[in-house]
Amino acid sequence: MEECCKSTKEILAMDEGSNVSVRGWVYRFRDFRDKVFMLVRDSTGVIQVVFRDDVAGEARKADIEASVVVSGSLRRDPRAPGGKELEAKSFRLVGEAKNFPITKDYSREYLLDVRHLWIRSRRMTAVLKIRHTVFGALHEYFRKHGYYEVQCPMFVKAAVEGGATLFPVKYVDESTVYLTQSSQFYLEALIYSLEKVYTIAPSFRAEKSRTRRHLTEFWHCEAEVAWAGLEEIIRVEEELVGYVVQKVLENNQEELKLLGRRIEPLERCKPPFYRISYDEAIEILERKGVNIKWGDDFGADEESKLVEEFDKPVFVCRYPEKVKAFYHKNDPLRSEVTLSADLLAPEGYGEIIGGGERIDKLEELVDKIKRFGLNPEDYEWYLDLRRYGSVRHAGFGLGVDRTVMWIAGLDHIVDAIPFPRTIRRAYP
Ligand code: NSS
Repeated sequence: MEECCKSTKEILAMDEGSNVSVRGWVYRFRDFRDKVFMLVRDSTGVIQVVFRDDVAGEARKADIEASVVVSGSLRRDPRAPGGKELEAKSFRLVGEAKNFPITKDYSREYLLDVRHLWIRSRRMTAVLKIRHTVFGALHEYFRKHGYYEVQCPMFVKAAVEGGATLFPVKYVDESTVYLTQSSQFYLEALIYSLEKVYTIAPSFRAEKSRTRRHLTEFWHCEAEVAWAGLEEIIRVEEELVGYVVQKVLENNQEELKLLGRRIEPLERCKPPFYRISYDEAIEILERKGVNIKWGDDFGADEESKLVEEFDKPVFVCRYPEKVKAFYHKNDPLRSEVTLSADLLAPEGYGEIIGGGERIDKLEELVDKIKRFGLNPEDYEWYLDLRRYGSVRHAGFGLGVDRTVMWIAGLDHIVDAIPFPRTIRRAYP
């Protein structure tokens, strides 16, 4: 029977009177004395089914989230979702679902405990469809623009983004390795053969603080480009983000609506985005009464305040040396700042990309590693890249989960990924 099943979406597009079968899961159930109403959901949507007489007796055996197959004829019903309902002629219970543990509104923590079941919700389904579009669009953009996709190791020997968030792992030979914080250094090595490279992979950070925007395992979309500087890489970033937003607008109107996401702010996200300097950002924050001084890094609160001023994403450029990792090239015209830029998303979301130009001279890099209190020996192979045919280059890392959080209009990053890993959670 399943073989001839149509999806709920296909069925709703069919003519009245059609005889069809649908398979899916019981989403809602209402029992009247003479009939039963059921909403059956599948990956494409929901359809209302009405059961009368004997077949109603059968349907009464199905609980919420049971898997079912129903055959019947389609008829018009303006009150039903999609304007049509299926009048059931036969019913089969495929897999029962006694006492599905999510029946009413629960706390975020409880829904995370039963995440393996909560991902069935229409809300999570909508987010996952948007996420699917975002990943697809990232790949499309890079492949259309001549980038090679590469894969980098997850076990690494040294920190990219500072030691504080490293995850140690005991390796096979008992030595300590770490889970990667960023594929950047490997991408830098790969530009010497492929020039323009990207990867989409997990990055790991032992984030100690609980925030709405930090995962311990997040999806990182990183690119690196030979012969490019800060200005060129900023242009790539804004085109990429503009492309991704556009694709979601093209493909996910239904999901955005279900999530109650306002569309207008997304429609405005066309390049060029705004660009301000770190200095200007400090001035804006001071003007807004934020207690901050030149040289401080921005946290989520400062970024939210800052983006209030902008109706589309904004690049903050040239951060002070001290707040950016050692590999950032210092501005030759002003050595206390770096050729770096973060992209902040509007509507309070804040940083979704970090990137900039890299140090390409050996002595400069060795000096800076030492100045940062690090040991050049830990970065031996990375230094080699400056010994053999070094070129100017730049790159960036986009947090995919944060991007999904912003585009879908979510208030917490855990809802942007199916199985979130946070400071307190690695289950289910
Ligand atoms: O630390 S970053 O700002 N930059 C890098 O890791 C560079 N090595 C990337 C590069 O140039 N190739 O992280 C980049 C982005 C950041 O803007 C966030 O959007 C995201 O990665 N990110 C995170 N997302 C979720 N959870 C956590 N903990 C997290 N950390 C960074």
